[in-house]
Amino acid sequence: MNKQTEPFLLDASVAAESTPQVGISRPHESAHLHVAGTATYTDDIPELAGTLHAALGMSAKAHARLKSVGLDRVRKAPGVVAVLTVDDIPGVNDCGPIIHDDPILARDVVQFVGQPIFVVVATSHDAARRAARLADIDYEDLPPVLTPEAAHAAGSYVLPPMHLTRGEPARQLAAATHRDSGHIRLGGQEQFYLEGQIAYAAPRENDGMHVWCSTQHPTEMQHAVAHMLGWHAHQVLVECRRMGGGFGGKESQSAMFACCAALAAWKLLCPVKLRPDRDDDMMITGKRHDFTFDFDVGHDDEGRLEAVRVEMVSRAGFSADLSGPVMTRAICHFDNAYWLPHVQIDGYCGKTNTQSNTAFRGFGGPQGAFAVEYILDNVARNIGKDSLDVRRANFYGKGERNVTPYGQTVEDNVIHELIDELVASSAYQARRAATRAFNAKSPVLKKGIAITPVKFGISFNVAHYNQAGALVHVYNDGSVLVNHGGTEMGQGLNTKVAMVVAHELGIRMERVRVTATDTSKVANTSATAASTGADLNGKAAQDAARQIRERLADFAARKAGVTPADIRFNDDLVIAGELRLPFNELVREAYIARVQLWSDGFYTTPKLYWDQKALHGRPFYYYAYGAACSEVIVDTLTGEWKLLRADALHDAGKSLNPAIDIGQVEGAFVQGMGWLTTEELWWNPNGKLMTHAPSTYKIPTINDVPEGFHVRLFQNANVEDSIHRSKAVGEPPLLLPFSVFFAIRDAIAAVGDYRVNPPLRAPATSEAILDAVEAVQAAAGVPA
Ligand code: MTE
Ligand code: LUZ
Ligand code: MOS
Repeated sequence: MNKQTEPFLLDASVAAESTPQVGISRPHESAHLHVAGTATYTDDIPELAGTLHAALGMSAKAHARLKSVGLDRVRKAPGVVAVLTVDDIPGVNDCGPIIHDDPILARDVVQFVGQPIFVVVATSHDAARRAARLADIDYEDLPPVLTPEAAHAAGSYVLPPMHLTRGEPARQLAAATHRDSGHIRLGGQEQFYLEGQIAYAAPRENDGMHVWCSTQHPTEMQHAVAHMLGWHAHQVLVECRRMGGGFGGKESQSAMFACCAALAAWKLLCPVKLRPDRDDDMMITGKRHDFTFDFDVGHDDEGRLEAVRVEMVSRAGFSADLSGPVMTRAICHFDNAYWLPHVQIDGYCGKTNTQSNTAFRGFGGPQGAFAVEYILDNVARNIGKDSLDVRRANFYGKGERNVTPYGQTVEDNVIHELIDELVASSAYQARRAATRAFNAKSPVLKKGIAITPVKFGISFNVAHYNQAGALVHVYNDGSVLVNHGGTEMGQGLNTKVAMVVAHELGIRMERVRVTATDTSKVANTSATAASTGADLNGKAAQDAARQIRERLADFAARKAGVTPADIRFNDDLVIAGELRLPFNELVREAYIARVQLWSDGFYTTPKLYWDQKALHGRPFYYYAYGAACSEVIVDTLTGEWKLLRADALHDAGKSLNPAIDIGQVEGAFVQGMGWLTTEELWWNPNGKLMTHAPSTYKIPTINDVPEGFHVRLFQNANVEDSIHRSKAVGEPPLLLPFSVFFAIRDAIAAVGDYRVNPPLRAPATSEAILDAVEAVQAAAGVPA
């Protein structure tokens, strides 16, 4: 019980200045639970009596007709209660997020190795998994398409090609001072969330379904389950307290799991949990799109790009999923931080008989920007210049040379000052000279260094997704409960939203609790994606909290005989002229006086318009910037390498929570480094993904983090009216480790005395590094 029960304490000694609740480093709202192992993930929810467990029976073929699916042995296996196929689905057999080409369970034809064909429901997780392997399936092979190159050659796409042209690229290429062209290979990436996909469905009275699901998009899960059952949305409730990571992999692809669990729960009228093991998860779910690029570039003596043409082909997999908006973002990030006067970009989403690729941190942005960085890296070596100088020569200007190929004017450009600050703090010039000196004396070990910039557009590139809602409840004891449409995946969204609410109400963060995302609370939510979680939900929660504060201010003003504008809320006190009242006291009095103490809030991002056909408009509210400097050492005999030091400077605007934002930058850096170096997806000639476990798929570990890892936030308030002038930080820093890749390439180039562009593919595995070293030796006439 709070002892301060006297109304309107007269204590003018309390400091009048305000105590901000945002812009300060605070631990993640669940950090104490994470470390104690008491944070509840979907699989930790105490199971309801009678819970059954599901497992998926998967295709062994990349492309085949299902002649017969023999399930007798599955049905007879110990513990099996039911086996369900597509024929059991009462509604629509589709869980595609945009285009409806995504079967929940295969009918007649299978389109990739791992595609779910049936659901086994058993009394235990183990029994279900064992039984799922016992099917006798007769396939009639169909010809598979296994690479994006093959899909492109066959003109086989999941969506119509996209084209963006500005100026006269063909003419300017022909007239260019220098030319270069080439082919770039860039691999995909498994999300490798620590908590795998999972859904737990329980039937509710009167044809209802409650689904707990590890998902970034509860509303879409609600709709997918409703369509699958032939129900209305209001019959389905989807709830997610937190995910153990999503990274884009649970934006759309949690749907198949939610649908299969709900199908079984509906059919058997009992709770059913579906939790694939890691191998099955990796075999079934889509990943970051791998891309190939063919480019043709013209540039002047300083390396300024005069014209560039690029053809991008992505591996969409067997269905569209989010491949369209991913390609759009790739096209809209081919410029990265550079002004491209004459440009032509053609994007093709190759249809392949592999997993349907999906969102992954950056959402095509990293792929598009990687291509232009590769091109500039080539150009610099072609003219014998420091690649940093070439990059600088091409940066967007301020007030001029500042319109993107898609027509948005870059109004918040800070890349010049950000790079200057990083060049100084990382001692780039001196260290670059030192790598050259080292390499001159070191025949086998070669050092390399690189600086790369980031400019990343913030907003969903589908305009209507840029909306959010929130509910704020102030209970009559002065404690506060917040619910919003975003989901928590470890990124600290709930912490930021709670801070925003605490700030708005002038109370301490300890008073505020955030609850599970729940489709029955805030309706029609967007995915927590495109890094917009805090921007959108923070604003919506602020809107709700502000309405409550205004009502409380009116009430306090009447009581104190002042105007509402004179009321201040600060540090758990309400201040009205000379009067000081604890927040909870004011709340109690307001409750007695019948003031509404809860509110909804809503937000839509202003200024956006986008013509998807013409690829023109203002798809982004603002840009986030960053840059990193990485130094590596490469063993040119074994292909082993080590990141010696990395310096990153990142623009999170006026950071809501610097500790969390620095964590996001560090995590994104290491994750992006894994993508570009050690993480290699490999399908065998029959189209089976062989890298479906950590034994063969190498994500980075703490050992890969350099000893000198200097991550700082660039001081820079958002020019747009974002939540407290902060900037989204989830995805943009994933592009920072481009500097690691180009440092490796710089080290390899030393083998040929910097005269040859190493044909280094990404990921730069040891194998890829050795291939590039050999190619450089051959081209430069250096003995191996
Ligand atoms: N950080 C953690 N710890 N776990 C995650 O799954 N996902 C990333 C990023 N940071 C992710 C993460 C991705 S892909 C996105 S889009 C953003 O967080 C989403 O959250 P936000 O919009 O609230 O930043
Ligand atoms: N666009 C985008 C999207 O820019 N980022 C996303 O995560 C996304 N997701 C779905 C559809 N469009
Ligand atoms: Mo993030 S790829 O937008 O979920």
